[in-house]
Amino acid sequence: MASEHATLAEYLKNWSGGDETRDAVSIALLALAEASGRLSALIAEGPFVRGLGETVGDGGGGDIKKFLDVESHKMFKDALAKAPVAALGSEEADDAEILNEGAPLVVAIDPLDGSSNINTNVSIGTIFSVLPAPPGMDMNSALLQAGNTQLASGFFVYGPQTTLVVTVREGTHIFTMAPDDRVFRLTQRNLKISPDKAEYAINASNARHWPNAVKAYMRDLHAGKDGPREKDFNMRWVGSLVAEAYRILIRGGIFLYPGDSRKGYEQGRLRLVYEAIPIALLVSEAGGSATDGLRPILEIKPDNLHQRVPLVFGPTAEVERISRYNEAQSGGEASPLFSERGLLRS
Ligand code: FBP
Repeated sequence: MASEHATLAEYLKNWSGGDETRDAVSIALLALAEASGRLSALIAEGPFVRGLGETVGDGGGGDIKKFLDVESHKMFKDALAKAPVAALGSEEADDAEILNEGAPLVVAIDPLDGSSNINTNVSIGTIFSVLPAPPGMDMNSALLQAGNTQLASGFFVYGPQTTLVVTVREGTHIFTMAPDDRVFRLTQRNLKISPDKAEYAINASNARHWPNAVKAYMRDLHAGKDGPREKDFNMRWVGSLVAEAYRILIRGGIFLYPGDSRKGYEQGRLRLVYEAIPIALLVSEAGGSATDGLRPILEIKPDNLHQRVPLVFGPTAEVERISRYNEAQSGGEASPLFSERGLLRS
């Protein structure tokens, strides 16, 4: 019975305990949840809404802007304007947008992640990061704080179920929107990323463009039982970051979107401020790690709202293993050393 599960509002009320900052975060999260409910209903209309996945412009940097990208941005912006949020930094707007001057929070958001999947009936989502807006700090600087200052982060998935994966820095939890009353209810507490799942997610069509360290790491995974890892690995690539992150939080595995030699992809494809940073907090609260291949994502101080970053996340031991491949990268061809049985076995 859905009603046996605590609602998001109940969970947040209990967590906040009347603390002023926590109350502000709770109001912002409930505003995001409200907008996500409306967006989920719009997505479910699918083919009955003309042009949901229609291209309406060029988002810059090779990204295509779809009708749903624009609509979702409006929905979240309108909802957050009624919350104690001073400014919004969105994938769908060039600059930070001022909402309520003097309010204690700022929010960074990818309103519609996985836009290439809109027309394919595959899970898409919304990713967000909630940061403090210290008095006197300008809004751009507030949005460009390092990820370890986040007060909360999360993502919604519009898939077979509409779900919210969220952290207020007390574990990573899943709330599922109950179909009868469309209220988010706590369905899984304290996710812990499994260390053992032999599964990876990477867009393998870019293999020829990868740096040598990534080529070497992947070659060792592909060698399976006969290679240095001595086990076979399975592969999944949905093409929606929210779907890969959800799967990894639920059953483990490793995610990589490295930088590569294609023009514009030197720092990978994903955005630091509103994709990598919120995912990194969720993953670390679930006992895993997220890096750019070497540096912890949560320690990187962003330079601009839309900058890209290579992203690796999953169980800590596997993420660290990838860092060792990167550290050992010699700059020549993928080193045969990497394939020596046991060399990099932890
Ligand atoms: P959007 O925010 O424009 O949808 O781009 C992000 C994304 O769709 C991620 O969700 C996904 O991991 C990645 O791009 C897929 O990239 P590619 O198409 O290069 O595999």
